Amino acid sequence: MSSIGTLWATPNQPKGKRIRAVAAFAGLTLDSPASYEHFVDNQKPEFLAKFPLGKIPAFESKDGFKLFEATAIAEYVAALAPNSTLLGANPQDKALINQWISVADSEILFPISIVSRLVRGSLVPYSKPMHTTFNDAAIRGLKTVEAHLATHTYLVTERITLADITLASVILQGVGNNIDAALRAQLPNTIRHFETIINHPLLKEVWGPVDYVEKALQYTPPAKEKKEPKPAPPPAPKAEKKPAKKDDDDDDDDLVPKDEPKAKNPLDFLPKSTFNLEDWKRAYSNKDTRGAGGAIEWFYQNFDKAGFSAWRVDFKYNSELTQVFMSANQITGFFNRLEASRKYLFGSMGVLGTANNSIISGTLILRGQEAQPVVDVAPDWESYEYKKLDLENADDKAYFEAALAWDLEIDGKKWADGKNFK
Ligand SMILES: N[C@@H](CCC(=O)N[C@@H](CS)C(=O)NCC(=O)O)C(=O)O
Repeated sequence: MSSIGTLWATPNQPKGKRIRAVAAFAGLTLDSPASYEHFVDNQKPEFLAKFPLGKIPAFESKDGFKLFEATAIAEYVAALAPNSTLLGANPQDKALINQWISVADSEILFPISIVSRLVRGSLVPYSKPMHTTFNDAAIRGLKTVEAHLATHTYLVTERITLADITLASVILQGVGNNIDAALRAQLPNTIRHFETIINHPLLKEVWGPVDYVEKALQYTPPAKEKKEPKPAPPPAPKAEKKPAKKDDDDDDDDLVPKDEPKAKNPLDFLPKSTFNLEDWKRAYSNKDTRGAGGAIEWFYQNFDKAGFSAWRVDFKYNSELTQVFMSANQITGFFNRLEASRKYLFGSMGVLGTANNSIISGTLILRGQEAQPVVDVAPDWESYEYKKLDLENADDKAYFEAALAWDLEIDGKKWADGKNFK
């Protein structure tokens, strides 16, 4: 089958996947541009001349017909399908398909995108009322779909339509972000529908592997935003009623140290170590990393592998990363959330690659032989994979040193930006 035209979209963009799924279902072929660098090529005059919004997905047919906006492109591709059932056979079905597409895009995708940007810190300032409002809006949209799918196999008609593919592309984005296990349990029909569409033999390859988050990420303010610890007031008798509070005060309470003396961290009960993490942090800051007399040499001379361990850390959702500076901010956020473990942890992590083709990887040196007790102070610790490094193994050693020296390269992706936790 010859191609119907070119689709500009990044490989992991859910809206791009939506259009590719429609084409695959309809038996149509789409080309990709010879090269496309997001946030670079879409800002070039030649791209803007064709697609003035400057966004992807964007489409150009073989004979020069140009189109942008995912919904319009998906509908156009569906309409080109010979004998397609994707768009409905009568005015009512066509309208219902549009209704559910609109629910998926405006009532689910839009609010979940806002929530996920708020909690990730890319939509600032964070606002709890906004978080709640948009979360509730998404749940309202999801529950509407859920109720409908309780009595329908597909959204409209007895066949897969564009509405089903659109909804699946939206749920795909949701289950990787904030449609977490608890919410999924309330949406059995939506998830059943999603899995039917995702696993359809014509579509499976287009979607790729699905990430299901266990727990929706919650916003954690960076350490510097937190309030200065107040001197502990004399403990008030429990029965004494606190003055009435504004609703959102509840959140602030979590940030203020509690009156009772802090329980000692179990890491403090580990056998004493000869490796002084503070000295290492100083050596790393003050010396060249590599070479004679450098920080790495200092490390090997002083490291105590019984008391500390070195780890490789990899972000699990690299396909979601876009611009390098945003990924670097994400590392900063993760490090801020690790604040409570500063005594037990050193980190050197970076963004490797280029915009829309990057990964986050790096190394941690931490107290003890398990990573979890040190990193689980960060609510998003499970967004990363931890593998203990054997510093006697040549590959692990090379990885470790390169992550410290910020010259790590993985699968041709070069170190672009780095952050340290010291
Ligand atoms: N309304 C557009 C939104 C597409 C969109 O937001 N695309 C993003 C990538 S996911 C983009 O191209 N952003 C480039 C920019 O903002 O400069 C659609 O539905 O197609």
